[in-house]
This record gives sequence, structure tokens and C-alpha cells, in this order.
Amino acid sequence: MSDAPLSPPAPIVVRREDYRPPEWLVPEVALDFDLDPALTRVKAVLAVRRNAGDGPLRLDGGGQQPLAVRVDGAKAEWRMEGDQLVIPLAGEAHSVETEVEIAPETNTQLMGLYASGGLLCTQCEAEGFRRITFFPDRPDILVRYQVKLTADQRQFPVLLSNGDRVGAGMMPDGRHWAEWHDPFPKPGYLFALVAGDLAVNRDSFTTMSGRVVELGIWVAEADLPRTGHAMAALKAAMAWDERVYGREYDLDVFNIVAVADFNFGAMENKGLNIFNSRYILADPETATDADFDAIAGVVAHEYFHNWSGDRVTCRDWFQLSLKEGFTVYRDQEFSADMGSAAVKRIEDVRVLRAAQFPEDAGPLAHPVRPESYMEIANFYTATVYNKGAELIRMMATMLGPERFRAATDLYFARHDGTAATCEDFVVAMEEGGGIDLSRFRLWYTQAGTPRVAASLTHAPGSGKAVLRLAQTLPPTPGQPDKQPQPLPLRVALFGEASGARLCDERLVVLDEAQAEVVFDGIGERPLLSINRGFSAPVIVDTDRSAAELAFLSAHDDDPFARYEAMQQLMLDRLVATVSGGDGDPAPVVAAVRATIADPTLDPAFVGEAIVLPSEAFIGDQLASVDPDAVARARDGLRQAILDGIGHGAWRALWAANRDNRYELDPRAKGRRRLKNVALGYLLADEAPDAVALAADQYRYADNMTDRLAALQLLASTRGATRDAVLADFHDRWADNGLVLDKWFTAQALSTRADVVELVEALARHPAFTLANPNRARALIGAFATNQRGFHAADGRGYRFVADMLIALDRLNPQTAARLVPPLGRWRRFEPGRAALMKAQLEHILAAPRLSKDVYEQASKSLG
Ligand code: 0A1
Ligand code: ZN
Repeated sequence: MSDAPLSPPAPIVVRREDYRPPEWLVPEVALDFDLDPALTRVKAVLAVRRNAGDGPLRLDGGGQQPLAVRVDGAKAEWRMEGDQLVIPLAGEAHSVETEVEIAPETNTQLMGLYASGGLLCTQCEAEGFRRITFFPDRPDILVRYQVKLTADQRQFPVLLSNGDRVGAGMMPDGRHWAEWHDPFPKPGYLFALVAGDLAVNRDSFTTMSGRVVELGIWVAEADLPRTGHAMAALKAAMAWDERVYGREYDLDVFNIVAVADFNFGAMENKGLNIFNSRYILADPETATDADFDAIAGVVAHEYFHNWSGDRVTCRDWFQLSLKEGFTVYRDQEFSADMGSAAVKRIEDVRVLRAAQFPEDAGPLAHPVRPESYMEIANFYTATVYNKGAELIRMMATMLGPERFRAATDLYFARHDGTAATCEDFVVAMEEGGGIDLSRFRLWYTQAGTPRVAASLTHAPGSGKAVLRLAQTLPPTPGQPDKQPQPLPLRVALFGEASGARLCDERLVVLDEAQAEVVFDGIGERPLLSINRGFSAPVIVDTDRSAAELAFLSAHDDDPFARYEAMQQLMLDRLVATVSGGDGDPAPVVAAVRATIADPTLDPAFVGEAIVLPSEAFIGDQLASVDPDAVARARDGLRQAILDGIGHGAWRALWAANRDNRYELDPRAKGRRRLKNVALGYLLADEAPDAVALAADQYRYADNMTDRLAALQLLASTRGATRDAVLADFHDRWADNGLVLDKWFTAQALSTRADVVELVEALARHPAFTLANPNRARALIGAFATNQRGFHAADGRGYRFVADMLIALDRLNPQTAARLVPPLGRWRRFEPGRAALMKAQLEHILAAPRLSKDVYEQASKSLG
């Protein structure tokens, strides 16, 4: 007899087409929390009103049993159907009271009410509110909240919730209470509470109509000195949203709380944002330039949700990109305005290509507005967020700034206080901006990354150049045939002889499968600059030669296109090498030399332009990836660039970009970036003087950017220097969790041949835990992106990740499910790796008590 567990029934599939308006509305709720980490009692009084149909009231639950149910003050009939509490109601409007007990300290999923580092806090998006109280937990039920919190005064001196605090007081038994009212109706997913011993960084912001808003960033007392950057970013974001979108903040208080245990980046709860502490806490010694930028971006993102998410929310979870795509676009533009717009665009495209293009090309591909899901948490993806932002960007590009602003004004005015759809947004763009987006809607329904073939011909003496464009959209799961989508391509031509721009930039909207675009008055041989600014999220295939790309990498006047020319030049060489073709590095070396030598260029731009494409991105260009061949090709080109430019020149570049004193302005950040890229090239062959230089940079750095850059590079080397700096870093930062995460990640990303063993050992380190999502991601999540260790030919990397994933799933399914996609890419690899990856997906699916989160991702990855 087999003792194999019976497999549970496959989870229910939720479909967009099944959306129905709610039968019951909840105009108001009063919540009463008696808070205690071991056992918290929650009383809820819901005012309910019939909206449609004649069914009973159905309240979602998260596994808890009601202790009491009363309707209009009297004991009432009720039943459980699965996790739902079903209450038959005779009239049109009632008061429904429920009571539950929950145990925050055993909540390892970190959804609902949970304990983190002595605090009690909540995470309710998407479906966590039901784990706190019985409630119609769907985003189109907008409710006014009255919340009373009671807790031990000494353990939890601070009690916060959404909206304004309307009362507070002591109880005779050492407990105290606070009451909060939120005047803005909101869905349950935007509810929040925090209780704990917190210190506050207070400031204020005067809005455009002259109202004073009290701002607070709440953290552990010791972390207060690290909150200044987040506060400055918050105030900048509030001013930016007034200036650029005309959006003013609407409550008298805006609070942010930082917590150490958090599944995502942060959460936009109305008036009480809760953040993963990594997106709040920073000072130069503990945070890198990238951390500072990410903090400003995430603080702005959550703040912008106050309008694009809270005031206008989503009708159902299929509309997630309505708030996320738009808000990512808004935060991208904010960050572009605060620093170098060119570098920000390069970084955003790099993220899109690293995270979203592979998603679109794999088994988990889905449209920006998905059609179905088993677990909605699996759809907080790069497609919904980042591709969604590209859709907004394309509409903004086609409309131009004034018409786009008129359209967003209309959108906010028309849908304020409601739960809206992506279709509502597109209609507002059409009516407010005066444009027909009928075909553009395909971007919301079709998955996959469009490919554009572009070729330019010029008959000498004719004065005419013809650009031929053809688009294709590959099949994706469930979508074998596609229609052409409108692609807004910014195009310009450059003269090879004169080096000048030969025409004004044109916005070509390719909305058919093929098109020809004619340029007149072209007197010399033109070179093509296309998809400037990455105006459309597509892959462009051109027939431009190495010489042409090198020319554009030195002359194109669009910084993104210039960067792109250099990257394409490198990529073509790398792909040629892997495929056994002409991988002559000479044109790349020459182009890198010219870029470094150009004094007009911003160092931050140079740093981005001369970085080699990642191994993962090189692999994405190949039909069947052999990670060893990719690594060899990239190492070879890196070495050729080091040798071609020369150790001395690289060292001079490193020295020229060194500053004596740390500053955080964009120029200083750019210089650090370029200096550390130079250090990376210097370490290509692990020459002893380069290792010594990196060790010195590590030792004498006055900031984390330089220290970590050196540590990361040394982590890939062998020898005593590496071991010494890693030990030093560990001892120096052993009591700072966020910095220790960097120590784990630096090692997880090492290119050393023995990285799998090193990472397996780190998983047994006393500071390693799967219970903290940041720590789990720092080691396991980072390792799963390591193209060498994860893809070790014997399959040990895959096995390690799969085993950790299964263990993590018992604690925290949402975080575990995010480890599936790297294994899900098996079809893209050579047969040996593909079989090993597939075997681990099967191993995961065979694990007992698998969550539906992991089940959905793993089964779709095999399917
Ligand atoms: N809405 C938040 C982050 C977030 C992501 C995933 C969630 O559940 C699966 C919940 C919240 C943001 O965009 O900042
Ligand atoms: Zn968001």
C-alpha cells in the first residue's frame, strides 16, 4: 500500500468574464480590535444594504470560525460554505455583527494581521482582509471605516490605522485604546493597522490649496536617523503630483510605517502606508545609490497610489494594471524628473527586459489584463506592473503632454470614489485626449512581446529613404493567433558622412502587419535610429552592421538609442560567438574606447552604456541556451575589452571618477557608477593588483555603494582577500538585517565554480532564515538568477532551489511561488538542463500540502 498523500483537488479558476456586481453593499463598518500577539479578538459591525439579486449575505473568511453572529442585535441563523460565512437576510438593510479570534504571532504567511519584530501590522492586498474578519473581500465594495484598537500600553504604545485619529484613552488595566475614522470609502484591501513601540520622524507638507498635512515615518527608535531620505522623497512626490497631475493630498495625516517582515516592497493603505523597511531606511554607510533611488521610487509609488489606486480603485483583480501600470508609469516619470531622465529610462528598460520579456516568452505569459487566475497573488507580475506602465507610456507618447494631462484629469474626475476598469481608463484617454484607441486595446488582451523587423533602403541620388517595417506577435499559452498591435516608434535618420541628423524625429505608429515609411530630402546614406527612448516595448530586429551600430553609439542624439546601439553591438558579437560565428571583439573595443573618451557624456550614462549585457539577456536571444557557452562568450568579451583598452587606461578611468568626499547628488552617483564599472573590467582576469585595488576600495570606502561594489566583485574571486573582506563585512554588519541581506546576495551571485556549495552552506548559516522574506530572497531568490550556479550542469542548483521552495511554501506561499519562474524557463535551455529543471518542477508538484500559489505556477510551468 502506498502512503503517498492524495493530491488535493485543483484550485478553482476565477475568470474575468464571470464578474458580477455585488449582491450586498457595505456602506459602513465598525471594527473593534482587542490586540494581543497570541490571541486577538476582532468584532465587526457591518451595515449592509442589498444591491442586486436575492441571495444571502456571503462574507469571505480565511479559515477562522465565527464566535458569534448577530443580525440587527439578535442571534441569527448562519452557515459556513468552505471559508465563506453565509447569512440569510430577509430585508433590504441590516446590521450584521461577527466576532472572531485570530493569532497574529503564528501568521507566517504575512497576510492579514501578523507580528513582525515586536509590532503587530497588517497586509490586506489582495485577499488578506478576510483573514482578519468576515467581510465581502472584493475591491468593488467601498466602505467607510471606524476602527477601535485596544492593546497593552507598554508593549504597544503606538496605535495607528487609516484616516484621522478621533479619540484615545487609558483603560484601568494598563491597556489603552485609540479610535480612527477614515472618511474615504475604501475596499478591505486598503485597510491597515499597526501597533507597536515606534518612534516617529515628523514633518509637514502644505498642499496647493494651503492645507497643512502632518507627515510621520514610524520606525524603531534606533532607525530614526535613517528616515530622512524617505521623508524628503515623500515631500517631493507630494509636490510633483500637484504640479504634474494636479492631484492634492486629501487627509490631514499621512503615515508610513517600516516593518522588517514584508512580502512585497510596500503597500498603499489609505493614509497609512506600510513598507518593507528596505524601502525606507537609508544612510550612506548602509545603503547604496541604488537603494537610495529605489527608496525614492517606492515612496513616490505608494504615495501616488493615493489617487491612482485609493481614490480610484479597481473593480476586480483582473483590472490590477489599472492602478499598478499607471502608478509605475507615474513613479518612473517622477524619478526621471528628480535625476537623469536618460539613465532612468535605460534602467527601466533593463528591468523590463530582465523580468517581463522572459515572462512574455514563457509558460506563465499572460495579458496585462489577465483573463483568469487560481491565486491572484501570482499576478503581481512584471507584465501587470512594468508592461502595464509601458502601455500608459505609449498612450502618453501618442497624445503628447497636454492632451495626456487632459485625459488623466477626465479619468480622475469621472471615476473618483469608484472602482473602475482598464476599459474606463482607455475611454478617458480617448475622450479626454481626442484619439481613437480601438486597436490599441489589443495591448490589454494579447500576451507576448511584439517583434519588429526594420530595414532602411536608400537609392543614392533619389533623395528618398524607405523604411520597411513588419511586426509579428508570437503565440503564447492559450493564444495561438495574434493581431497586429499599434506600435508607436520614434524614428530618426543620421548621415553616415556628415554625422548629422537628416530629418526631424517622426512618430511612426505601425498598426498593420507591415508598412513602408518614406523620408524625403535624404541626400546622403542614412543610418536608422529606431524606437528612440524605447517608445514601444518591443524587440526590434534591424540589419544594421557593426560599423553602423558603432557609428550610432557615438553620434545618436537620443541617449537611449545611443545606449541601445552600443548594447546591440555587444549583443551581436556575443550571440555570434556563442553560435560559432564572427565574434570579433574589435568593433566593441573601439566603441567602448570612444564612449569612455567622449568628454561631453555624463559619467552615469557612460557607466550604463559600456556595461556588457547580462548572461540571462544573452541567453534570451538564443533558441536553446547553453549557459556555459554564454558565460565563456561574455568572459571572453570582457577580457578583450580589458586588454583592448588596457589595464592602465581602466585604472585611470577608475581614478578619474574617484571623489574625496561622499555626496549623494546625481553627478556624484554617476561618477561612482562609472568608477565601479571600471573596477569590474579591471577584475576580469583577477590580476593581483586589481584584487588589491578592490580590497583597498572595500577597506577605505566611506559609503556602501563603493564598499558593496568591491565586495561583490571580490566574492567571485578565489583567495584570502575574498575571505577576509567577506568576514569583515559580516562582522561589521551582523546586527543590521538589511545590510546582512547584501552579504548573502553578494555570495549568491558569485561566478565561482563552487558557488552552489557556498550557497548551500550559507543556507545553514545561523543568520539565515526562511521566515523573513528579505533574507529568503537575498539568498535563494538571488541565487535563482545566478546563470552559473543555478544552472550548474549537474542540476544541483535546481535541486537546492526546489528544496528551499518546498520548505518555504509551508511558511509563506506567496514568497515561495515567486521562486518558480526561474525553473519554469526550462524550455529555453539545452536538453540536459531542460530535463533537470523539469524534474524539479515535478518534484515540487509532488510535495504534500502544496499551496495553491505554488501549485498554479508549477503546474502552468510544466503544462
Ligand atoms: N500594491 C502594492 C504591492 C503589493 C503587491 C502584491 C500584493 O499581493 C500579492 C500586495 C501588494 C504596490 O504596488 O506597491
Ligand atoms: Zn503599486
